[in-house]
Amino acid sequence: MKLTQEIQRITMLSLLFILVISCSESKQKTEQIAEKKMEGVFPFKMPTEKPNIPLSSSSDRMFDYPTPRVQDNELFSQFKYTRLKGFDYSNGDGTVSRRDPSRPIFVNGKYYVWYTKRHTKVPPIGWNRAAEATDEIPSTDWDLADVWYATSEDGITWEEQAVAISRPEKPNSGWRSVATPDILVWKGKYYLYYQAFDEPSGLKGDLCPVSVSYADSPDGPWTHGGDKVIPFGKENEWDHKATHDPQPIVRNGKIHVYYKAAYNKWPDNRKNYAVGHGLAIADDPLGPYEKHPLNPVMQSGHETTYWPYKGGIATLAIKDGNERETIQYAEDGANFKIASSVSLTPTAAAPFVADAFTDTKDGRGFTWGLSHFINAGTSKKSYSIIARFDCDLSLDYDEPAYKNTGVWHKPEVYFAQGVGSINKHPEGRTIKKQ
Ligand code: AAL
Repeated sequence: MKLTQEIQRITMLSLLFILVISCSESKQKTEQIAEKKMEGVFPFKMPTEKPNIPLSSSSDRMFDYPTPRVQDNELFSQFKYTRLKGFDYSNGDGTVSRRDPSRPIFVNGKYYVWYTKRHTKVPPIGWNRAAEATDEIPSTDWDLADVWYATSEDGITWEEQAVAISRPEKPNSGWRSVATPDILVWKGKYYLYYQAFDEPSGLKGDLCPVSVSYADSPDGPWTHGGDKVIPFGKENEWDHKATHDPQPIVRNGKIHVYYKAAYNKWPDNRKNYAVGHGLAIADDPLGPYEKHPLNPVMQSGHETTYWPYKGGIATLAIKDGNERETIQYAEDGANFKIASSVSLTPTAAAPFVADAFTDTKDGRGFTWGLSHFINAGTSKKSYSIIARFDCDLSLDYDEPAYKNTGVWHKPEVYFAQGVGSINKHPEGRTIKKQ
């Protein structure tokens, strides 16, 4: 009896042993097959999909972009610039400045644009001397400004029309300056959003809320529609001191306004300056606006340049942030991912986006827009000019010249960025504090 039991036990154990061995063998085989699959070298012909081979981080990442080859990427473009005709700048003496254009719109055979216009007796003295600013001496280039508008048939030659929004009487919001406008077309009416300053910019930072005015025609007259339409954040929140560059888009039947705020101690300590962009949404152009719970939805880019693209929203981020000089895309308009990096980018870019207000589900992009150059003058006679840029960020055009990746500047352009007064010798460099 005992012997039979012992034989049974040994048989069971042997069976178990065989089972374990065969299992581990088959696991090894599967691993070997998988390893075999992961062998291979990156091919000569550009793959359209991520190849199933071991990939470096860079090779892996290239398949996260709209296309692995940048020249095929609809969200990549070069930018070409044209000087505008028709604007007078008082021989560049710094007393006339035009900057921060709105996105142009096309109405009754004409393009319309709104912009910050400063026409002061003297050029600006600078944000760091804001305490010395008077009713006639501007601190910054956008201090003591009004919102003007111009029209054009071709987007190159412009005819300045008149003031659209002038500074209201003190103490109304914007009495010191109204600047940086952008336009919304909604249910047959026109809405201008703009920054309204109650003190010279630079005094307590670039402190200003957003106001709105509306009209039945792009030629006005404009009716004041409200102040502080994009609410400041609460004390110590990132946007508790400024709401800049409001840019409205119609999306999902609502008005989506992207805006910017400079944060992180600025202006108390300007070198810690950072920017964030928020999204505020409303059913009515005059508000109330509700902020997106994930604000800031963007942490790079000195101004707001957003447009409907396919089913989502694309943006151009320039100058500020780790992701400066990139174009990004968010299917939901809030969670942006880098789609390309770009060079010689337009500053304060305001593209002509024909479907910005049509509530499109298939945004087509754009081929041109307006931007500004803030250093048209000298440091003592500082002023800005508006310019035109052209590009191919449109799904409806295919201009190979805009997909070149090389931008060749003459050596003078680089030498103009010389070390100058920073340091002339390596030993003159500032040593990092440990
Ligand atoms: C611009 C914009 C806003 C700022 C200032 C004037 O580039 O970001 O408009 O307030 O600079």
